[in-house]
Amino acid sequence: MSCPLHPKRLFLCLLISLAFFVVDPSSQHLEVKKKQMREKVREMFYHAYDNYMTYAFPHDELKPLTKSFTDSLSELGNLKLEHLPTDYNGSAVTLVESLSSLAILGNSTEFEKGILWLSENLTFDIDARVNLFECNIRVLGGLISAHLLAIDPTNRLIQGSYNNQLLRLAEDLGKRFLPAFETPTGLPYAWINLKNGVMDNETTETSTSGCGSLILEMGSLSRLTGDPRFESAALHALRQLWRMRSSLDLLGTTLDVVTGEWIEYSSSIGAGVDSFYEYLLKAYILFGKEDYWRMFRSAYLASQKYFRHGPWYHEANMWSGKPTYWQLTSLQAFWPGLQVLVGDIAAANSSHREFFHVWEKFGVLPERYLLDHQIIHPTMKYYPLRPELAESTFYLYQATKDPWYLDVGETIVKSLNLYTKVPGGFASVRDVTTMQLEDHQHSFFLAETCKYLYLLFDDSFVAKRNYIFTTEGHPIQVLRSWHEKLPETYFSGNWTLSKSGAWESRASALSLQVCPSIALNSRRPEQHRESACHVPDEQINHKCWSNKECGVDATTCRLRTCSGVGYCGLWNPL
Ligand code: DMJ
Repeated sequence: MSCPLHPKRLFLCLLISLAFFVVDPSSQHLEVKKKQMREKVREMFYHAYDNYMTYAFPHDELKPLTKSFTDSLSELGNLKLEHLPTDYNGSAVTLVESLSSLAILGNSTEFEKGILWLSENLTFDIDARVNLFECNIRVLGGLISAHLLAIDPTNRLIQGSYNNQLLRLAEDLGKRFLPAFETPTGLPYAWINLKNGVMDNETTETSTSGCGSLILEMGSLSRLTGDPRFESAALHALRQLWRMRSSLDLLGTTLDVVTGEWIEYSSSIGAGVDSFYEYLLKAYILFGKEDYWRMFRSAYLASQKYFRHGPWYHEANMWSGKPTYWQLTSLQAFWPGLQVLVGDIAAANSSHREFFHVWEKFGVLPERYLLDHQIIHPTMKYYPLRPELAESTFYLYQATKDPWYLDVGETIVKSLNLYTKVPGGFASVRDVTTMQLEDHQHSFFLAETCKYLYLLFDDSFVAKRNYIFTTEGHPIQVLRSWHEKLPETYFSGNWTLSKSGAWESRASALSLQVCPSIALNSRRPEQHRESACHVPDEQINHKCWSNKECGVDATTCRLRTCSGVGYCGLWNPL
C-alpha cells in the first residue's frame, strides 16, 4: 500500500495500515477456543488408545473398567471366546481402526509402528466366524484407508520403507469375503468363517446395510489390486438389492439371501439400513458412476416422502409407505451429515438440532427414543460411545461455519469426559437414565468419535483435499484415475451435490467451507435464483442478542432467529 507523506494524511494512513493488522477479536477468540478443544480431543484419543495398547492389544477391543480385552471381531459373530482357537490373540481391530486417526493427528511414528506390527503379525487364516459387514467396514476399510494414506507422499507418514503390506493384507481378507457372495441371488451371507468360508447351516438372513454397504471398500480394493472380483461382487449385490425395492422406492430392513425375499418390511434411515443410503451417495462421489446417483436420488426422495415428519424420521412399511415405528434411533444421527453432502443444509440443520436436544436432555444419545411418547425405549437405554452426532456436527460446521456447531462439539466432548471417561479408557453407557457404565470401548470410538470431534476443531487434514469418509470414518481420497467423470463435471476440489431446482448443479460443502448455495451463486451467476433472498446475519460470527440481528437463510429463504445462547440459525420449526 502506498501512502503520500503529507503530514495531515500521515495519521490517517497509519490508521488504515493498522487496520490491516488488527484481527477481529471475536474470530481470534474462536481460533483460540478451537485450538483448546482440538487439544482436549487429542487427549481423549490418546487416553483411549494408550489404554488399549497397554491392556488389550493385540486383542480386538479394550474393556476399560476391568482393564482387559475382548476379541470382538469374532464376538461380533456372537461366538463365545471358548469357540476360538486356543492360540488366537485377536486381530488388533482397534489398532487397525486407529491408523487413519493417528495419521490425521499427525502421529507418523505410531502410524508407522502400527503398520510394521500388522505386516509382521496380522493373519486372517483363523477359524473364526465373523460378520461380513463389520469386518468390511472396520478391518478392510481400516487397512485400505491406511494404505492410501501411507502411499500419499504429501502426508509424510512413512520414514522407512513401505512395501504395500497393508494392501496385501486387505487383498487376503477380500478374497476370504468372496465365498459369502456365492448365493443364488448374489446377495452375500451376513457371516463368514475366515478360514473355511460359509459354514454349514449358516443363517440366510441379513440386513439391507449388511449387504448394501460394501462397495466403497471392495471397490477400492479392486482399483488398488487390479482384481475386479471384489468390486463386481459388491456391485452385483447392491444392484440385486435395489431390484428388490418396492414401487415406492423403499427397502425393508432384513431379507433372505437365498430366496431374495424380504423378512422385515419396516423401513427406515436407521439401524439395518443406514449405511445403504450413505454408500450409494459416497460411491457416486468416489467412482462417479451415474448409476449410483440414480439409485441414491430415488432412495433419498422416497426417504423424504415416507419417513420425514418435520425434523424427525419415523419408520414406514416398504409396501404401503404407512408409518410403523415412531422412534429416534441414535444411528439416525448420521443423516444430517449425509444431507450436507447432498447440499440439503436446511433439512440437515433442523434434524441435527433435534438430535442435539435429545443429547442435552440425557447427557448422551440413548439408542432408542420413542417420539410419540417422548420417552426412552424401555430396553434400549444404552449409549455405546457412538460417533453419529459428532459426525453430523462436523459436516454441518464445514458447510455453514456457524460457530454454534463448535458449541455443540464442546458439549459432546464435555459429556464424554464427564460420563464415560474412566482410568482405563472410555466406557460405554449401559443406561443413560442412571449413567451406569458397561465394560466396553468400541473400536469406532477411535476410528470415528474422536476423529470427527478432532476434525470439527481442526480441519487442516480435509482442507483443500478430496476425501470421502467410509461409514466407519476411514478417509479414502477421490482419485481422478478411479473416477468416471473427473475432471469434466467437477470444477474444483471435493465437489458434492447440491440440491438446486433440478438436482443437477454441483457444489462443495467441504472444499469451499461455505453453504453450497452461496458457493454456487458466486461461481455461477445464472443460479442467483436460490440465493436471491439471502440476507447475511449482522455479525460475521453469527452472534446475536435479538432476532433483528439475524438474516435470511440462503438455501431455504427462511428467517433465521436468535437462539437462547445467542447465535443466529434456523431455529424456528418448519
Ligand atoms: C459404526 O460402526 C458405523 O458407523 C456403522 O455404519 C454404524 N454405526 C457404527 C457406530 O455407531
